[in-house]
Amino acid sequence: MKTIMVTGGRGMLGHAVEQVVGEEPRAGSRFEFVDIEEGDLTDKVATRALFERVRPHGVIHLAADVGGLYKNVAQGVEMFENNLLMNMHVMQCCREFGVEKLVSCLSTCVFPEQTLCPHITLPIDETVVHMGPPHPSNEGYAYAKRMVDVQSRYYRRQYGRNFISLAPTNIFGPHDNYSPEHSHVIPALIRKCDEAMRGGTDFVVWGSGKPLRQFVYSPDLARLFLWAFFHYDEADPLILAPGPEQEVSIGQIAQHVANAFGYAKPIVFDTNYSDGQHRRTVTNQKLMSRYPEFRFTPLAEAIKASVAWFQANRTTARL
Ligand code: GFB
Repeated sequence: MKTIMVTGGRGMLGHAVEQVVGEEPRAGSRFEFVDIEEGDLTDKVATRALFERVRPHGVIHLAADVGGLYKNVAQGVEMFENNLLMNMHVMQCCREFGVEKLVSCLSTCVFPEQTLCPHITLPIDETVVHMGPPHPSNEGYAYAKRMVDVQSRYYRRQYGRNFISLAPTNIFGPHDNYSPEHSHVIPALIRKCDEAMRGGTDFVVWGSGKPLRQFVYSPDLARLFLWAFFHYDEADPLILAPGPEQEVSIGQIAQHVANAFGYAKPIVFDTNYSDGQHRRTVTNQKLMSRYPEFRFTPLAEAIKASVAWFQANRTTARL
């Protein structure tokens, strides 16, 4: 029986992996979901103690200090340092404890910002990770996450470890973080539209609503992570996102959320707030060439399910 440890086990993606693992039990593998209570990965001693206890054969490393645009702007130091520390400690312990496979995360926000890098054309693919500076709004997080690619490749080359890195686009789904200052856009809009419906107030979207994003529903991403754990063994990162044709504006996302709640008043856009990165269109050609049969949940359906989860779990959701 092989133990696969999932860090960040009580986060949004951790919950989604647990849900998906339950869908199709895998003979010979048992999953152990751990979170900060079992060991603070920014602390090397605590990280070693966790590996000592669990003795994993595989690790799916989801734990990270994450947040939306406004948290990244406010806490660049912590986003840089906490993620560097967690990723370094996990990789060091994976080598020390002989872990056979490690899956770590980048993000599509790590790629070069096209307006600063005229040589970069959209849609972006996995080959350009280090070919220019990321968008200033999340530079700290982006550089920390870029080191996941560097460190994974070094461990492969120098120690022969099967470490891989995956680059999800913006994630949303049940068990998200809904805090006003720190959350990503979709959970923020879900919380705000819920408050507007219950308080009879306006549904206010920050910024112009014009920026464009590709979004991935957390259960879909969990299936992709599990597929990659068992079937993707290449050195280079793999983008996990719906295709460029699925790119939507923040305004369109807000309308999906409003439709899911039945909010019928006008949506208000508060342009006193910054828009952040305008677009970061990525291609999923490499993923589709490796896993052509995979299908993403339609966005409107995924948002409706995420809204329904929040309405049913409002009192216990991470606010
Ligand atoms: O998910 P988000 O916060 O971050 O989305 P990024 C920011 C976009 O949504 C901006 C608009 O255009 C905001 O103006 N927006 C509208 C809102 N209303 C709100 C709101 O109430 N809250 C928030 N947060 N946004 C993230 C990175 O960038 O991308 C992360 O910061 C991560 O590190 C993620 O990499 C994938 O999409 O701009």
